[in-house]
Amino acid sequence: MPEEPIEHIDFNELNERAISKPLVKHIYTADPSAHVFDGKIYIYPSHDIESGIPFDDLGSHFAMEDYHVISMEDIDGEAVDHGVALHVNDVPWAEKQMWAPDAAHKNGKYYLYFPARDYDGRFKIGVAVGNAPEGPFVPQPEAIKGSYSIDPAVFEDEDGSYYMYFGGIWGGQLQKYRNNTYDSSHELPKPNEAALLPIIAKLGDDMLEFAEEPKEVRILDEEGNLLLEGDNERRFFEASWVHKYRGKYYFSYSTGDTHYICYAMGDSPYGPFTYAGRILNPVVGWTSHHSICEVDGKWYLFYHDSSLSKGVTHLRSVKVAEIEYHQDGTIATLDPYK
Ligand code: FUB
Repeated sequence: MPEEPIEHIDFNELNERAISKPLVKHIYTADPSAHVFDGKIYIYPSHDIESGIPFDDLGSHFAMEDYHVISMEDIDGEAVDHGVALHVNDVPWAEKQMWAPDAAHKNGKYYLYFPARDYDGRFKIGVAVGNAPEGPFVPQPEAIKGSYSIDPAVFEDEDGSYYMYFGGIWGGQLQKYRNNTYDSSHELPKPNEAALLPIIAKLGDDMLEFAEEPKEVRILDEEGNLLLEGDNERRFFEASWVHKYRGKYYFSYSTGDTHYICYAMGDSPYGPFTYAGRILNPVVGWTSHHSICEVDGKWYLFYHDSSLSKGVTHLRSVKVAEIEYHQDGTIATLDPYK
């Protein structure tokens, strides 16, 4: 992910216009996955650090090493940092780059899902288990069998099934896979070909493994055709998230190089999903990554930007803003700066 030049941005003025403020300022946080567990809001973000690693299109400068869990009693409450919940040094299979995580709760246990690069340089997805939502979490010795790429997001359906969505292109390595198999010669499709798709797998009862072969999640245009690779204002790049509202499944994601958070709607956790619009316009900083969570009957977008670091792409801060649904179930687009 390249660094974009910050041209003459007046950050004081920008922060005046921002629709929300960083939830915490003592550390940099990003990629927030928010859940209500036991009546309290828990946010599972990436913990951004300055590593001194030069910028490149593979995101090597995103060299995160650990996770902190943030909690809030209510949406306007103080955001409390519970400290280190998991460190890369404690994960036997992982070498570096602890990217966007998510968490799930089942039968009194809490599961932290996280991507990291293994010692062969390949992203895989791991799981660590805790007895409390804030951790600490004890990692499984191996990554989840059959997992690859980045940005796990776990959705709990109303019937008690859990599904993991994952995948991200460029630094996230999804373009190196076809039919769940890695081949270093694979590249992105051509602009007039169907775009690469995010991946779904149902989780097993123990929450530690996939219960099935991962499958593609189809994202269609209004005519029922797969979005094309060249349609980079709408096609999937990274940052999957799924939520359910009034019986419909909403698959939301980042378009990466065009910096939108978009969404598509469907009738099954497996899709297909039909493109429905933008949830968030571009933020300051290259990446955009979010989650959507219902708190006390209102719906919120947790997202990040780089305004606190004055535009440093890999030093981001988590924020939250309320979202609104229209009568037909579509979501009003948020502008992060008024
Ligand atoms: O935080 C590292 C990576 O940047 C995430 O995995 C992507 O979604 C992007 O936000």
